[in-house]
Amino acid sequence: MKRLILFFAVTVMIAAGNGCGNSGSQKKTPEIKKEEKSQKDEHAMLKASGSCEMCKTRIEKAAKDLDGVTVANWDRDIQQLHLHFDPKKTSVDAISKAIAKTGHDTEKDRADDVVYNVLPDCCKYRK
Ligand SMILES: [Cu+2]
Repeated sequence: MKRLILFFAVTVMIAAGNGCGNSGSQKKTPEIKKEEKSQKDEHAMLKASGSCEMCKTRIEKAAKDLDGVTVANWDRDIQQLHLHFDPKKTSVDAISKAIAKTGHDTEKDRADDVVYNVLPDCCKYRK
């Protein structure tokens, strides 16, 4: 009986060891790929004005519609858009202009009054 338990314990240890080794090497590959991808991407914060969830969707969509933008996440509390983008394909200036065109002021561009005025009431952020 003791031998059986010992045999079982050794088998479990070997199996666990192999399992860790395999999952470890499997995990490493995608992590390295992610690092390579994020190294090409530039990170930036862009101040963009808005007031509600609709604004968040509109601002993020305007940025993501541009080729080269991989992450666009607008935080209403701090009025900042967190961006990841490929600097070969686009720039903060281009993203800022695209957002201003949808009616949202940024730190670089002011939205046209005509565009701003047709935003839904909940989106009016200018006081
Ligand atoms: Cu809104």
